[in-house]
Amino acid sequence: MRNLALILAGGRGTRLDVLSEHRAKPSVPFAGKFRLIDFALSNCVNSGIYDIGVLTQYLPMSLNEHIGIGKPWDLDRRIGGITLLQPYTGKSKKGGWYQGTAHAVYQNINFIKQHNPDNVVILSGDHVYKMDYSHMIAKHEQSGADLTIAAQRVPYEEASRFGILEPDEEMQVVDFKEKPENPPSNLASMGIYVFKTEALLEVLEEDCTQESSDFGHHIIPPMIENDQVYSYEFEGYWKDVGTLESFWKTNLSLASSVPELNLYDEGWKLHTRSKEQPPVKFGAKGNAVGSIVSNGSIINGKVENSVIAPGVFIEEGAVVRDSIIFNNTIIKKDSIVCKSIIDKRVVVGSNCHIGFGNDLTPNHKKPQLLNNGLNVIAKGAEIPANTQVGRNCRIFSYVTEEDFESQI
Ligand code: ADQ
Ligand code: ADP
Repeated sequence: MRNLALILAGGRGTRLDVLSEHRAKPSVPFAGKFRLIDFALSNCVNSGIYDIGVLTQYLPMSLNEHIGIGKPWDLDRRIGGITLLQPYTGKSKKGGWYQGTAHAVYQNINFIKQHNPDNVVILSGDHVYKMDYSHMIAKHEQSGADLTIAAQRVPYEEASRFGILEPDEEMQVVDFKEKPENPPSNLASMGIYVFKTEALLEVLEEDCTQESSDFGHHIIPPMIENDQVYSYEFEGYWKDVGTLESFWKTNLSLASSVPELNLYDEGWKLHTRSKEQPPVKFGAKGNAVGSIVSNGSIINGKVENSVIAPGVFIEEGAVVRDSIIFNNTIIKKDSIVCKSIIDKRVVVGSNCHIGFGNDLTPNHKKPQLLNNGLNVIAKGAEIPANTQVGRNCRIFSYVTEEDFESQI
């Protein structure tokens, strides 16, 4: 049985705000030393899938650099391995830049034909989960389905941001609605599809009529009418970290004493590209509790309930609480950082207070502000000493002093 995985890694994750402003969402750092795409890539190799195409579109630079020739995932192979499928203006009459998810796959139809697999497994590059796709593929083969969709129950209040399925007793899907306003159930599509290759090629050629063609809107609904579509209910851990708040919560949940997602599972390793860095060092007054701290960091202050990426420097007297700090950021002496997400190479000057006060009132009226009680600081920003930043603030990099005042 030959399976080819295609990872959709191109859409713009606007809801991750400034974190995905300069990088594609799948390359947003996660859990200290990882990037979001490490989950899909590691799941593939852990499930025995070694033929992978990554479909990029939006700002693929850090993704290309991260994946390279795929060595950390054992994908630097002469046969099979990983291929980064760059966006291009194809020659076909339906050509153009990738837009919808199905159109992006359609653009790479020749890549699929060259591999000539039995099944094509379509995945998203920005989900946090551990899944053995081989179980899903086995079910797909058993049922003889043209398409099998992985599904999971989600809280009812979130159901309208997913595709919602209705299977019969045999798990054959009889109804599918993409992001319905009033969801008829809470069984959500995980956006993970196993297609019989012939069926995929046929629907792409027939139904992928426009650049915006998307699996949820344009491909799955007609397949339910005409083909065998089955649902595969997955009960393991799975999160689509689509918003800053879910990104923040999912990261911090890893620092709890018994997290739902175990990063230390020797039987299901999460691989990544990482730089050789010295071990973490705690100064005489430095400590960290309920936190993840990555290599190359020096902690001379206090860290609580936080996730610290590699190469972070927290100076004496500084406190980092309920926050996520990306690589090579410096929090200078006596500064306090609460409920914040701070991107790479930020310098927080001494004696600052980021996440000041208890006012968590959502700011729905001012579009320049966030409305979730968090602060987010973009890559490379420099926060002058003694600055107080309340809640719900978004701070961009490279601002003039005047701009800076208007952001906080
Ligand atoms: P969404 O995640 O909202 O819903 P979409 O925005 O189309 O769907 O993105 C799916 C994935 O494809 C994302 O990882 C995105 O980054 C990537 N992507 C989008 N456009 C792309 C392009 N042109 N080129 C390459 N990659 C691209 C989908 C399904 C729902 C399902 C949820 C589950 O449509 O039915 O419930 O996933 O999260
Ligand atoms: P991202 O998470 O956005 O990919 P990276 O830190 O991985 O950010 O870097 C993206 C690019 O910037 C890489 O090419 C990297 O070599 C380069 N880079 C690394 N360190 C610095 C620095 N101190 N200043 C500017 N660019 C840097």
